[in-house]
This record gives sequence, structure tokens and C-alpha cells, in this order.
Amino acid sequence: MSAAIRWDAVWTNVHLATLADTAGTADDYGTIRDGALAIDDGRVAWVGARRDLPARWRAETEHDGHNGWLTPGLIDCHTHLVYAGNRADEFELRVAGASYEDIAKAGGGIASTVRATRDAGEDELVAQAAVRLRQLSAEGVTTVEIKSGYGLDIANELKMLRAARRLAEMCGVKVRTTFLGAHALPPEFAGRADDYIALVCEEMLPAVADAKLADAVDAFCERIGFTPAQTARVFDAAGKHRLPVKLHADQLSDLGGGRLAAEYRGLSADHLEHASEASVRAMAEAGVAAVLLPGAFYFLRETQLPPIASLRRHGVPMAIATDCNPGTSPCTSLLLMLNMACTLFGLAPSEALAGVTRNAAKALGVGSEVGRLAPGQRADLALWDIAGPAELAYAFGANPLVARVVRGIADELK
Ligand code: DI6
Ligand code: FE
Repeated sequence: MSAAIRWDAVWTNVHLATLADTAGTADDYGTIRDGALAIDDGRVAWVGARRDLPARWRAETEHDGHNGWLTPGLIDCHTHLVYAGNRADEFELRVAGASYEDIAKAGGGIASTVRATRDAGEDELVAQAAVRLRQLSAEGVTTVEIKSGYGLDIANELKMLRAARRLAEMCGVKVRTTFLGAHALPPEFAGRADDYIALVCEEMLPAVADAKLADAVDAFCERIGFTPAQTARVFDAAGKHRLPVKLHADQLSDLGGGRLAAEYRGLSADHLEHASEASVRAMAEAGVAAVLLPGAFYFLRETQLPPIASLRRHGVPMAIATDCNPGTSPCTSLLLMLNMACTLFGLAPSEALAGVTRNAAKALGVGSEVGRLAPGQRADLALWDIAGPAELAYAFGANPLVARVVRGIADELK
């Protein structure tokens, strides 16, 4: 008789939304009813219907899912989670009629968060961001991207990125860091944007790369940010350091950001409300993911919808994220973003869930590691007390998370 297969853990009495390649499966969630999932050495070792489990297996731990649903741990692939203070005062102005761009031009906006972030020590930044990260992970988030971009000088950008790396260890979340030195023009460079871009390319980026503090490079290509030509300089510098790029593209106006991200074979182009058909086509051809940010759309009371039909038609993978930041999306609920992606942008609940799992992983360049329930993936999972996966996008203000599993270890069993 053959020896029994040994695993560290097995989950049974669960339904699975695998989000794996769903072609030929029951639905777009990759549903396996009455499934089983085995974990070994922190990775998924086996996934399938319980009746198909190998005849003889043993596990150190057997988890009973109590008829809940297991999904991949959620991935928030676009956040500005590390910053100091908040901008509730500007919210009051905006509600009274001022626009985001008016406030930015008057020296508020990003510049006010830059002042607060420069004044804060690294420990203080970590402490403030940890509160937000715990709110995200309480809803099943196991991977989060964190951008710099409120330091805007070498010391403060490095401080932000170090804080982001520390958060990963503190909160048991996989963190991908993105250097966003080209987020805004710092006040000391007023009227000298090209000089600031030179500093970003020639000093900041090399320092960040040397310290191995960034996994990618981003820029804010916008009328109130940087031009496509300045963005291209940053992307060229990123290439020299072998860092992949992503872009805040076409959020407030169409500057051809989607196409620019495609020219540099970027991981993602994000926002995209004003992106043209040509940009979408270029993104499809270059394999660039679209990251949709319904929280910023909602909070700015934007009316221009991102080109969802065109993204679908061209087969561009769509991810969804919080864009958690103090100015345009002070949001720490990725589940709320699922609901808004459906109600505001017209995504199907299955597309929304793919947007915070499989496609979010793609937008971070970690699709072979996380984002699906499949053998070899990291065993980062979320267990939900729901009757079907559409409930994750349907309800808002609810949190049906029962357990979060990180590298195979369940940490929040209720
Ligand atoms: N786009 C955004 O939505 C945020 N940054 C960006 O480039 C806004 C950042 C802020 O207002 O603090
Ligand atoms: Fe952003």
C-alpha cells in the first residue's frame, strides 16, 4: 500500500472561489462547491472538490470551514497608506464648493500632507499607517502596495519607504513598495519642475534602488502633476535600475498616460477615467493592467467614467484598489471598493472580486505568487461567512470575514 500524503493543513467543509483560470469551470469565480484545500510549507499544495482528495492523506491540522467560502487573500494594489495627519479641513472646503485642483493650486492638497509627513518621525509614520493597515487586513487583505510620494526629498522619501517595509513585518501583510517621487512638486522647487525631475532621476531613484526600498516606480502624470515628457524621464531612470513602472494616468484629463505606460511595458496604468481608446488598445497590446479606483471617483464626485466597455473589449485585466490617501480617497475598506466598482462602474461582482485578487496580483507583478487558489501559490487566504461570493460586492458596511490565513497560518479565527 502506498504511503499517505502528508500536508501541514487541510481545509474542508468549505466552498472555494479559486479565481484561477476560470475557463471551463462552473462560473467566473472559479467556484468549487464542497471543496478542499491543502497547505504545505506555507503554500497551497492541493485544491479541488473534497470527493477528489487523494485516497490517503494526513495533515497536522484539519480546519473546518463551517460551510463558508474560501477566497485568495485580498490584494490592495494601489495605496498611499503611509502619511501623517489628515485633510478633513479640505473636505469641508470641497463640500462647500472648492475643487480638488483649486485647493492644490492654493498650496493645500498634496503639499499639506507633505508638510505633515516631513515633520513626522519614522516611528510616528509607522504608527499612523499601522492603524489603516489593520483596518484593511480586518477585511481579509493579505497583500498591499504602498507608495512613497509625500516626502519629495531624499531623506523623507527613504523614510516613507522604510516605514512601509516595517509595516510588513509588524502586521503580517505582504507589502510591495512603490517609489512615487514624481507625485507633486515640492515647494522649494516651485517653478522648476524639470530641476526636480532631475533630482528624482539622478539622486532620489538611485538612493532608493541602492537601499532596495522600492519594487516599482510610479508618477503622477497630470496637469497638476508632471507632463508626459517628465514622466518619461522618470521611467527611463527606472529602467536603468531595472525597476518596473506604473502610472497615475488620465485621472483628471487625457494626457495619453495609458499609452505612455504601455510604451514602457508598465505593470499597470491607474485611474484612467479620461483614457482614450488608443491608450486602452496600447495597454492591451503591452499587457498593462488597468487599476480602477472607485473611491477617488466617488470622493471627488467625478462624473467621467473609466472606459470599462473598452477595457473589457480589449481584454485588459481590471484591478480594483482603495487608493487610500488623505486627499482623494481616505478609505480603508477594500470591500466597499468592490461594491462601488459594481454600482458606480458597472463591473460584475465576479469582475470586482477578480480585481482584488488575480488581477491585483498582476498589477503588482506578483501573479505567480498570490491572487489565486492554485497549487504553488502562497497560502494567503480569506474565509468568509457568506452563502455565495457575490455577497462580497453586494453588501456594504458589512464585514463577513471569519479568518485570515497568511502563509498557511490562520490568524483571526472568530
Ligand atoms: N492621485 C491621487 O488620487 C492621489 N495622488 C495621486 O497622484 C491624491 C493624493 C493627495 O491628494 O494627497
Ligand atoms: Fe493614487
